[in-house]
Amino acid sequence: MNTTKLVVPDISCDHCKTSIESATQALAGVSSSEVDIPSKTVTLSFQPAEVDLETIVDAIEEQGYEVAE
Ligand SMILES: [Cu+2]
Repeated sequence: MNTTKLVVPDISCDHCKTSIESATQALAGVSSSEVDIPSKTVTLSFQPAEVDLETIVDAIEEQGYEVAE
């Protein structure tokens, strides 16, 4: 299991939180995803054998958010 934290500067409200959490949790291999609005971060746990970080980043970007790093 890998755990990583992504910075998404455009996170501003509960709507952002819901869209990003739903889009990432819908991916096979992602076991948890939590957005923290004040720090504009997404903390993810995933199985690297099932999903890679690039796929996760793409899912966030498809929701209209840019991932900073
Ligand atoms: Cu928002």
